[in-house]
Amino acid sequence: MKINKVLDILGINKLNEGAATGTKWLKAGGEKIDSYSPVDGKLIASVTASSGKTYDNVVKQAQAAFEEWRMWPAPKRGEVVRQIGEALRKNKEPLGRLVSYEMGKSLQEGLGEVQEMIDIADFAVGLSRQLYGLTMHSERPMHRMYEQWHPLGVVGIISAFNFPVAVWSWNSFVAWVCGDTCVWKSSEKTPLTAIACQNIIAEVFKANKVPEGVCGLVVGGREIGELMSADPRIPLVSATGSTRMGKAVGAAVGARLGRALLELGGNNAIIVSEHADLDIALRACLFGAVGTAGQRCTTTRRLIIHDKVYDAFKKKLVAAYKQLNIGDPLDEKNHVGPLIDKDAVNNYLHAISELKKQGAKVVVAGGVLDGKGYESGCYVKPCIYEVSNDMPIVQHETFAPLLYIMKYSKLEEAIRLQNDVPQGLSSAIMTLNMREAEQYLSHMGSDCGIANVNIGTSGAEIGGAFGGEKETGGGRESGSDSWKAYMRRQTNTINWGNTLPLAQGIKFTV
Ligand code: UN1
Repeated sequence: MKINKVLDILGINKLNEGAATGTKWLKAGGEKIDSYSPVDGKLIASVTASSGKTYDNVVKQAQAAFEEWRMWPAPKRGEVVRQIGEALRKNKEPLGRLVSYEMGKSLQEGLGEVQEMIDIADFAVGLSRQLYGLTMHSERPMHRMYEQWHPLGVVGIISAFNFPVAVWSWNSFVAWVCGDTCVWKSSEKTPLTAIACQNIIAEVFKANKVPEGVCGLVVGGREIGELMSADPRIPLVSATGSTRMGKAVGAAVGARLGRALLELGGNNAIIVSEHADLDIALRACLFGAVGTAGQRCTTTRRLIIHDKVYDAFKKKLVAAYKQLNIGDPLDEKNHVGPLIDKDAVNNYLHAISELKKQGAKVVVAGGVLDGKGYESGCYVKPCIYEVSNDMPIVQHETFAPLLYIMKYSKLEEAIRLQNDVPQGLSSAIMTLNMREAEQYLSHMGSDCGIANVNIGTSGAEIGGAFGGEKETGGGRESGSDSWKAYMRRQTNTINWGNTLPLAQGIKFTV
């Protein structure tokens, strides 16, 4: 399918308004953003970003819609999300292609991202009939105590370029069945995929007469994110991106005592034990390190390898890196596509020069590719360095295919190295030894939000709660009971007797 056809199907014009309330596009009023593809450097289309004033109107509409939307029974809201899942199934191919072309991930991964949206839609539909609260036994006679979950209001969603559509769906589909309305600030680096999503859901919203404002979109940069974070009309801001961005969002939301759900940087490690199945380990490490050109928050950045298998494993890795095809991600024979833009390439080069300065030893050299097929200037070579964990550059997340390797001899030491970074998103151990695996998963083991055995650090399923500890921000989204973040809990006590006993045995008579 040619890109022009993709744009046509998804309703992308040459110049698009970057602000919507659901089914209606507004005059966005901000600056023009040109979206260039990192695949070939060509201009795909342009978008007018949202001005502060338009942002304000979108939030007002979301507030108004909330009054009505919360009156819809949750399973009815789920039915709308079910139809969105269907619409995504129909549009999987063009949307997956656009994700791949605008962001630069492989077509397989672009389609995989849309699949995550479909999966979370199915999950949210089921959830719409399972927003359960607990009941408790009251300490007073003839009293009933229980808790229920109410919608919060307007949820602000700030998403990143690397998962330009899936992360929005994890948040919004769950928030909708919970009865919230959403305002989405998509990444200014991938505005077209956001516009495409808005067009897809608009059809479903129209057909179901969903109140205008349930899904607002504002394309914009940092200023819009700042407005959203400081906006007391938005009880919850869910933000995905760098730790630096998350600290700013967290501080602004915290200053007004709002809620923030933060899903920030990772510095994910795989421990390769002497008891590992080295073939499985190799594939897991390879996909984790070079998949999405190292631009997942779950990307494998560090390998902590047992000294007994260190040399053999390093050899396998180097051989595998030699086999990697770097090039157009829409071409199936390629494993590694481009970085998102030239700034990302500069960050990659900066990290390489820091590695040299800080004494790291090169195992597989990096570099920027040029020539035919690499005209965008965004293609870089995945590289490997032997490092020590305490080097400042190793402690830092660089969004690029840089893999750091180090040695260990005792499991405790490997776990200590793994945990000894500021971030705490994803982690894994490769071992067939049951004691090692269990120790790793115990409270003495990984300190991350995600800890896997014989699976890499990336590619988490939507059914689990996704997120991490420490500088990763502590938020959880997607599956399990993450929905609770999008609702407010209310504890209710009902006295159905004919006296008024007080709790804690207190007597109060007049
Ligand atoms: C992200 O990079 O922000 O686990 C999300 C994974 C994907 C999600 C990554 N399912 O790699």
